[in-house]
Amino acid sequence: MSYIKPKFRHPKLPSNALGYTVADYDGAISTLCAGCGHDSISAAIRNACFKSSIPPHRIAKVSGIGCSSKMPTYFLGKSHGFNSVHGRMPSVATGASLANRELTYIGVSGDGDTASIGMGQFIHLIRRNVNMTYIVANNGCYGLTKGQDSATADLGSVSKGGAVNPFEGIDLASLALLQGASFVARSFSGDKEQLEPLIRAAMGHKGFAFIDVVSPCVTFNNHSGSTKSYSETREHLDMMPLDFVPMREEIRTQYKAGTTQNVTLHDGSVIHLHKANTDYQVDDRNAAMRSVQAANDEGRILTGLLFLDPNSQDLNQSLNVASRPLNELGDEELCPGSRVLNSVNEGLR
Ligand SMILES: Cc1ncc(C[n+]2csc(CCOP(=O)(O)OP(=O)(O)O)c2C)c(N)n1
Ligand code: SF4
Repeated sequence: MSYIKPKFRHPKLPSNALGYTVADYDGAISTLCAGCGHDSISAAIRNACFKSSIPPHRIAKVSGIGCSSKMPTYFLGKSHGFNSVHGRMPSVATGASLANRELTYIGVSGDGDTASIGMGQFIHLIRRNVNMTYIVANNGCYGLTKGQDSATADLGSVSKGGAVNPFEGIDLASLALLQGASFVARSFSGDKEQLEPLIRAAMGHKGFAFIDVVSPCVTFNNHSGSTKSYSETREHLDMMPLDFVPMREEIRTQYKAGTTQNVTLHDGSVIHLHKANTDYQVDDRNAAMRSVQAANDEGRILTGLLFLDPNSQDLNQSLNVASRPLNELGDEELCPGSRVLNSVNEGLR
């Protein structure tokens, strides 16, 4: 029964503002291959939710199909969860978020799940600005079905069997920027110092927050010739470090002028961006697209918070959806009778 986690935890584990320890945010023991990047992302999500003191029962995890989409089993075992059909997580997330806008939604997907079968759904999730954090664990292959190239595999990348990929890879961060996503970031599963604050910032953002995470598949795409292996990714990372300061904490950190940009999120939390390039403005979509493209052209992987729209309006706001979750409304509110129906119909004539 190795898949059952031991219940014992050190009695002095630190607790968060709610009195929970990190163990309260654990899931089941992972059955993914040892060393898979996806497990590091699961740990980063767990730590981010613990540090941001989000009650586990106020979180809903949604996913599609793939090794990546299995990840929600391995974190937040006390949260709501829905493991959907391949590529169809966006419709489930959209419906859930409209029915209950009070939960924190975390979507986990793969590059196959998002960039091939789920592409049509993904693009509409961005267009509608659904209030959720959407993480793609990007390994450039279909891990669960034994390592075929995915649509994000880079041109010229060599598969484990020696075949050279003849197609241009889809850059999901560029696509999200182009389609108008209100929060776009990129990171690496092996960089928890960057990934955790990014996930915390994404959860504090009102609207669709996209994080493309390079997450090596140790079994099928970690050899020389692969552009998504641990060694290749580490060699080509171009990082924009950042800190996340939650709303209730005093901002103590100080950085030299010209090297830091502070961004305040909707919930009052602040992100400090330490910029290597002082021209980079995180709220300038065109600049973000140029920077990502320039890095791609030079074979670098630009990571960090690439773009954020501080005035983002999420789907619930655009549609003026009821502020209370539907399951909390009583019969009278759900069926207000023919007089109200008539007045609605009159208003539409
Ligand atoms: C409708 C449908 N088509 C195909 C499959 C087979 N399938 C399962 S997972 C998968 C791709 C997984 O790749 P990715 O989303 O990148 O996740 P990874 O396993 O690499 O984490 C495919 C094609 C399926 N389960 N359902
Ligand atoms: S096959 Fe690849 S993606 Fe799937 S669990 Fe193993 S290492 Fe991870």
